Amino acid sequence: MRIGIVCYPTFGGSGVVATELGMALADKGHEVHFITYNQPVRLDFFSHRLHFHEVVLEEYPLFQYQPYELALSSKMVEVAEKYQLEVLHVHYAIPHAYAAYMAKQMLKEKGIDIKVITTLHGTDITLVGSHPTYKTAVEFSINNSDEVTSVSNSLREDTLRLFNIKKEIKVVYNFIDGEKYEKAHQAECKRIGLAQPEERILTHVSNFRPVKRTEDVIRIFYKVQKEIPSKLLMVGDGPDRLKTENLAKELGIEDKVLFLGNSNEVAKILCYSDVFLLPSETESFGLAALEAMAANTAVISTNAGGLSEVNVNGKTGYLSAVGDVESMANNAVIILQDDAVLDEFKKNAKEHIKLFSLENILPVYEEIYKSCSVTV
Ligand code: GMT
Repeated sequence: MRIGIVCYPTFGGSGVVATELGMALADKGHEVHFITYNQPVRLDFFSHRLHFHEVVLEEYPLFQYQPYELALSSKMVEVAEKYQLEVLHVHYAIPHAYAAYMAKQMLKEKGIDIKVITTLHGTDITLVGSHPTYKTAVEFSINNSDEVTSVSNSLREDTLRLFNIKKEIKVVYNFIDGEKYEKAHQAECKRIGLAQPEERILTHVSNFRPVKRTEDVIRIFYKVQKEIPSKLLMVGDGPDRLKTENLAKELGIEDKVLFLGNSNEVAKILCYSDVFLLPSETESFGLAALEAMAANTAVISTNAGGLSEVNVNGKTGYLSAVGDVESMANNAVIILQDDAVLDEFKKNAKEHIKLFSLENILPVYEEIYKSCSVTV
């Protein structure tokens, strides 16, 4: 099939899922066209079946805000017409679903029928989308998509609670390419450069937004390192990074915490890890936790949103209430203090990700494309 994918090209989970999906679809023989304002960060190869079309914004002094949706929907029309796209799969409702609706209407005028699939990812519903500023347009564009998917049952329920939705929302879990993590594990896992042999390694990966509660990560680690010799790797960047670094200094543990910034080498970094910390306020799915599990890492998380659909309490890790630093630290210590226990959690985590394998999820999206496409 000929598929357009619209996403944020950044390190955020929705962009990562969209990019991995596009690359896997191209691998399977589909023609995939990414339409966004930058080359997606995880897009690491090009082929004759994989294309990137940049949405260029013209600066004009009259505009206080550049009208991105207009440029995006015009680009969607141009690409859909030129490459005879059958479906447009938009990731993250704002503003992609709205721009896709506009593109669909413009294409209709040209006698072209394209199907729009909207995948809801989380904050487009729970934090930003339901805000009165955007709610009307988000609700409209969900209801006017041809197909709507959400990345967890929890997000589906949140969407139905927060909006007046008339469309069926299909739950399609995020997926992982387990092989990639296996390769990183076998080939490049040299943890000696980061920690002493007797030290455990804890990791956190996020965009350091307030919703990730990165200061809780530091507080949890502060308690853990009192009991267990360990290091903490902080991967990513964002608005709360500075205050998180400051807290590590204040607590006198800055020599045990490494801030690594944004990285394209998450699989390699995760292969050093024993425990992944994700104390988020809200999390529709927790792709970062799934990636950690694929790299043989136990997960200490909150029980917010869809996290319990990914992390199984007492098996792949533990879940605690948001803000309960004490409980998360105790649980991390339980896992880390005994080699046999740690190995069991790691093994369970690796086993559990099979539920979210690329081989299982990719055909589900293909089926959705086929069932709504006019040409098949
Ligand atoms: O978590 C973020 O801030 C990034 C955000 C995004 O839209 O890229 O992630 C959301 O989508 C991911 C992929 O589906 C999910 O794994 C994350 O849980 C979700 N984030 C939140 O719900 C806060």
